[in-house]
Amino acid sequence: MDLASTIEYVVTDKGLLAIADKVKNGERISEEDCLLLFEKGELGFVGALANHVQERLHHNKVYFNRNFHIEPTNVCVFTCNFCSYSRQYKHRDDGWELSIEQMMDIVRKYDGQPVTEVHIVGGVHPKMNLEFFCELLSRIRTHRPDLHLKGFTAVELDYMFRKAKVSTEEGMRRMNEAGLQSLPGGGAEIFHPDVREVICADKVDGDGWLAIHETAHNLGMHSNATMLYGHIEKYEHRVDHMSRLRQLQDKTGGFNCFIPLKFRNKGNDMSHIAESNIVEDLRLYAIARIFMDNFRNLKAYWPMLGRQTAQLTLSFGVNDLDGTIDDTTKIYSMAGSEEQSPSLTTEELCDMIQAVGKTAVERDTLYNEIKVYA
Ligand code: V47
Ligand code: SF4
Repeated sequence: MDLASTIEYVVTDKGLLAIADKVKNGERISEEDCLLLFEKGELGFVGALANHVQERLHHNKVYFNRNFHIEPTNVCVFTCNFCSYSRQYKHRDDGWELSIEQMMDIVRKYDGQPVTEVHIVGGVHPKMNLEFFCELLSRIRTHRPDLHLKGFTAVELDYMFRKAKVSTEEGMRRMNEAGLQSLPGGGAEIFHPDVREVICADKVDGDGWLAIHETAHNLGMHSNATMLYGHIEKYEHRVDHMSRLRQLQDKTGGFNCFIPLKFRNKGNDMSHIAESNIVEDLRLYAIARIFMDNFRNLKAYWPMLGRQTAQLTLSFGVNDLDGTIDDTTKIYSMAGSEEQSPSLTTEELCDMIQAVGKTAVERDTLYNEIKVYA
């Protein structure tokens, strides 16, 4: 039985069948369609459609990247309610603040190792400014010119540029000249003000986040986009968030991938909110794959999702697994992820991918293939 007949056999809702037709014909689905998928699309249905899209785009390839993280500080001027990681400046003795030399020690630890990317992200420290980070970037670039420098969420950049009293264009140009090549996708959370004002009222708003990424894209840089899901947001807010990203991607084409981030509830001011269940997680990944038609890549970040759920997402639209080797990032372990010390060898990661019948492919930041693991 082909995809169309299987779907007609199990699904009778006319709206859902019309969406299945669009997906089969490679047509874009609307915001209303996306909402209907959230409201009525059962896991098997959205999974079959998402897998169809994934195979059309990537055959059976699943990518991973060898990177390492630097977290300069967890001291932060902002007070996002979902954050388990940050410490206020007045409590900075409980947190960490790395000097440029300490961060260079981390970089030097990877000398001679086949990593292709460094991911720099942390809290928004009132004293770590534009000049400080430009110096860090140029030091890393001089030491290791082959590393792709990906760093700083739009939240960090927005604060840094405002503090330095420079425009977004000027600030981004300076970071780019110092060596910054891509932006990670953090800080996006949920753009809609009804949610943003409750969960992270004091940091850059949705328009500001999008404007920073648009500026980076206009300078020829690439970036990722995230969505923090599974807390107080409604399906409408997810659709609005993904639609705004899809519109910017239509305009610039600068996003490399979309990364849904599952809200974890330990040790933060939203601990009373239950975490989403695995069916909701998989449905979300599948619906994102179907709706975000101009994002080539859908990424799961396994240190936060857990290895088994991350492995399952590979059959629900995901074609990229992040958090590969020696990933010691603290943001999720502090928020309750079961992966307290997340680290996987390349062999373990390939096994995870191959166990679901897919081919593991090492990529660089821009998704150029480095090695196919047959
Ligand atoms: O913006 C914070 C999220 C993000 C919690 O671009 C939480 O390649 C769940 O964006 N539960 C930062 N999530 C991490 C991030 C990221 C990670 C991996 C790869 C990339 C990439 C980007 O972490 C924050 C926020 O959305 N976060 N607290 C929490 N309790
Ligand atoms: Fe600061 Fe980021 Fe935590 Fe918000 S999520 S409090 S911006 S470290």
